Amino acid sequence: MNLFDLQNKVAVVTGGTHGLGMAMAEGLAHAGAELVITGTTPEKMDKALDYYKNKGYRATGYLFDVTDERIAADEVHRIIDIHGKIDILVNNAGIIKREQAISMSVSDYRKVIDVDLVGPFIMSQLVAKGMMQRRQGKIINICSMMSELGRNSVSAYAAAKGGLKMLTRNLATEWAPYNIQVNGIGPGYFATSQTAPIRVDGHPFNEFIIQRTPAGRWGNPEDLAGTAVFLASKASDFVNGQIIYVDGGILATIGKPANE
Ligand code: GCO
Repeated sequence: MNLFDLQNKVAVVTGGTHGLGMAMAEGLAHAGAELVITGTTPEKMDKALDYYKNKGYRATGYLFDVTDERIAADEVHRIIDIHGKIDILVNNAGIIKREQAISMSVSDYRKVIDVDLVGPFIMSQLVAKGMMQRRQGKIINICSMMSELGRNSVSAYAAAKGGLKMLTRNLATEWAPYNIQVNGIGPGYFATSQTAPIRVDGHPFNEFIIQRTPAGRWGNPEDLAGTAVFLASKASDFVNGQIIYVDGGILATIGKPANE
């Protein structure tokens, strides 16, 4: 029996049009899942669907804002009508605003919380209803180093990702009796468009991360695929409320002096 086989599974990946979401979606598809990708940008969606289809993966796209509970409800119902069910939900869609807390606008703060923390709640609640009826489901929330650590200039994002860690634990508590496993993945620092501004050669943060990460490098999006498949498959049927950090060792260490 292949514990990691996702044949006949339908996987929804929010924000699966690029970056980490696309890498995790590709891993799920490679294990046999049918992909349902959500996004908000038509051009990115078209490009992503072409990519998935060129790889031979079954992928369908739905353009909607996961923070709008009415639209999200309509779209999730449409997805279930068309695809029959949702077995796996990856709450990946997220934004970040890097600004000192003292000067960040409340509307900017609220927008980050809305997308990164309220959106996953909305989608989880909508998808869990069907999972409860079928007595099985997998929900994977994409957390962050900021679920555990603070960092200068990302207060809204850290508050959201810290909250997402605890939402993961709470939904795991409430939904485990229905054989729904709710877990999280906490990526370390990965080479994506989201980190591009702080990853440019010579940027102090770029050098800092390489020094602070025992593996000595930024993560590659494909480094996340295996953990996503694990948490989406039978192999994790007794794993509940865990955040698996894929971080090259950052959270394992206090770090070392630059010249060591
Ligand atoms: C930042 C980065 C981080 C990473 C990731 C770390 O500005 O610190 O963008 O937020 O993207 O979330 O786990």
